[in-house]
Amino acid sequence: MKTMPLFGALLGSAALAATPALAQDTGTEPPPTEAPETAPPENSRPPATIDTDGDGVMDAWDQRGDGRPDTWDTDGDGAPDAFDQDGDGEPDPQ
Ligand SMILES: [Ca+2]
Ligand SMILES: [Ca+2]
Ligand SMILES: [Ca+2]
Repeated sequence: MKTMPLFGALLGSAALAATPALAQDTGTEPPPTEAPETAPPENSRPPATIDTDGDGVMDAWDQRGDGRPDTWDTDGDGAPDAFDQDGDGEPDPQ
């Protein structure tokens, strides 16, 4: 139920965005108001699955599948930036 209104809103905004572009076919093209989704799926990591600091935000991955986190997002941007490559369960010093 919740996805349908959102989908409709997306379609509506897309139509609104497309209309001025068609009308100003010969004029100056307005800059896009919304950045498209630029992250290619093959380069994006799945969302973190482990909350290591208990703040309710997932911030680590268990890539080895041993039940312990081995990859961390320490700055909260969603991209991994710390790794445990020596297997001691702690992020390795850079
Ligand atoms: Ca957390
Ligand atoms: Ca990060
Ligand atoms: Ca380590």
